[in-house]
Amino acid sequence: MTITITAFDRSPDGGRGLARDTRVRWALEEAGLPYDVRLVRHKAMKEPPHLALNPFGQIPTYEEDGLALFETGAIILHIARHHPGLLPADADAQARAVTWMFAAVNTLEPPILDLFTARILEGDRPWAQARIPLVMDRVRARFRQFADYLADSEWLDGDFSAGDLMMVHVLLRARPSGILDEFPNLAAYVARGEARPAYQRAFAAQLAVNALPRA
Ligand code: GTB
Repeated sequence: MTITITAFDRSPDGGRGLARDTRVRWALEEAGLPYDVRLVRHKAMKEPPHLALNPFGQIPTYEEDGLALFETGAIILHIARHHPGLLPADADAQARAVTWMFAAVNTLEPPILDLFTARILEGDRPWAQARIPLVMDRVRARFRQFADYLADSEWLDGDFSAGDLMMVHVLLRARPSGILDEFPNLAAYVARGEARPAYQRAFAAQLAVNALPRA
């Protein structure tokens, strides 16, 4: 089985591991699967060969023999269903882990993305300074709820799972705003994720791409 994923030829985050290929790399490392990476320029993401893999013209994509997938949630669920290490054996515990994957991308990630848009993409608009505190408060509200739930648990539901992987990577995106550090148990949870050897390998691999000198 040959697995190929796509990633930015140069990530806008400069190699901080915030682009979404990092979460797929992490899942592959947790599962012990070798993979190739095809680097894609932004212009090429919008052209037919890449649009055939992802109609929205985004990375990462996932190819495995005849199968092509996009959406990190679907990719990581596919990896987790077919390889040990990312989902518990018990059916109910599996369903809970999948619930957390959805919560990460559907409930936590949207306000974090709004904040990125408000601070970075639209930070120079005249209304930005009025909007940013409102969006930050929406992120804080979700983080407060999640922090209360997580309390001092090591992981969400017993052993580390794909639910934790997705949640940790989604939370990481909020770190540059400073909000993550307002919630010490969430910051510690993210740090536990980052300390995993599989995450370290994934992070190093994406950093190696982004540290390459450019023409
Ligand atoms: N829902 C999809 C998924 O989960 O796979 C979202 C995929 C997505 O947003 N991909 C982004 C992309 O291809 C890259 S990760 N963007 C190019 C485009 O849409 O034209 C998003 C990302 C971008 C920048 C940073 N950063 O600078 O910190 C972090 C994450």
